[in-house]
Amino acid sequence: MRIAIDKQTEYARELLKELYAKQEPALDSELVNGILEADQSDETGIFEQRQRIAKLKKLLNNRTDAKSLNLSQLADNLCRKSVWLIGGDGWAYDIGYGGLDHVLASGKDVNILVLDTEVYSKTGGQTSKATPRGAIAKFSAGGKATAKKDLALLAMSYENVYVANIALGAKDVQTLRTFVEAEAHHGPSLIIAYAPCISQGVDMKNSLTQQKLAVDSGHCLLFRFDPKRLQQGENPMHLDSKEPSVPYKDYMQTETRFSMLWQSHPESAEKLLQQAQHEVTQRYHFFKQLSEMDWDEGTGVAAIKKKINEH
Ligand SMILES: Cc1ncc(C[n+]2csc(CCOP(=O)(O)OP(=O)(O)O)c2C)c(N)n1
Repeated sequence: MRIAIDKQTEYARELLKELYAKQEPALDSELVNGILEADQSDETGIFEQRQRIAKLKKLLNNRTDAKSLNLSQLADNLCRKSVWLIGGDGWAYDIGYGGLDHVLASGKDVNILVLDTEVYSKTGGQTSKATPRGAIAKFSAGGKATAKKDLALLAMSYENVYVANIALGAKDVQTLRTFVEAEAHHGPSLIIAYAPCISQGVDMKNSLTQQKLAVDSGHCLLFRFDPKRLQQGENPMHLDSKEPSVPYKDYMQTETRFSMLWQSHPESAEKLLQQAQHEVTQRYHFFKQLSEMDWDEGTGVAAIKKKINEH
């Protein structure tokens, strides 16, 4: 879809330039240049572009030549269009990961929203690679013995991908900012949205407060990695989470997917808890360090990279 839209935009721009050069119909330079050079990185820019396109379509209205007719049909593609992929963690982390990675590597302007329920929900709650350590799910009856895959870190390794983790119930402003930044980014964007579901053994009427608890315990980490900051010589990582303030066990006890393990396998429950607590603490500090790294061109990471490239 992205490639098709880009091709249509390219063709519409060509037609516009050709018609302008021939002066058929009479197109004024302000309108044509306004369309071709429009800054469409925000809502205001897009609104203004829509108005210019409406004006263009009106001018093309009574034309019967092939190029004008073609442009009239394609003119809406002169306005920036966003493409969204939306799916679950089973798709993004697991069975669809090869395709997702391909889109991230393409560098194309595609936004990806992962609704991370930490299990394959639709098919009944099977373990996915997003399932956290210690959670009971189908195929993990004794509690998942391995840690959750870090999809965000994998995506961040491309450096031109906008990557964020959000939890609406914990910080709605951060959620809003993330969508605005992802839309504005002219490249792939990956938003991982923490999304409690019935398979987690939570009362869905408490979904929003449960998200907050997940963030306060460190289970879910909120951050935004924006390549735009990288281009400006700034640290791309912005950590939106505070240091975990709730013991991980307190969070685990509120969700049946974890708490059941204390009844069925109490010893492994304690062991998995210790490991999980260690992991969330370590992950928070790792991301905090990333967010505090020196990106100064002369002294920081950028300088080190430059030196490596020179050798
Ligand atoms: C390649 C492939 N394998 C299996 C399925 C069957 N299937 C349909 S929905 C689903 C569960 C998807 O889980 P997830 O991506 O986590 O989304 P959620 O149900 O949690 O929203 C599966 C396995 C499929 N659609 N495609």
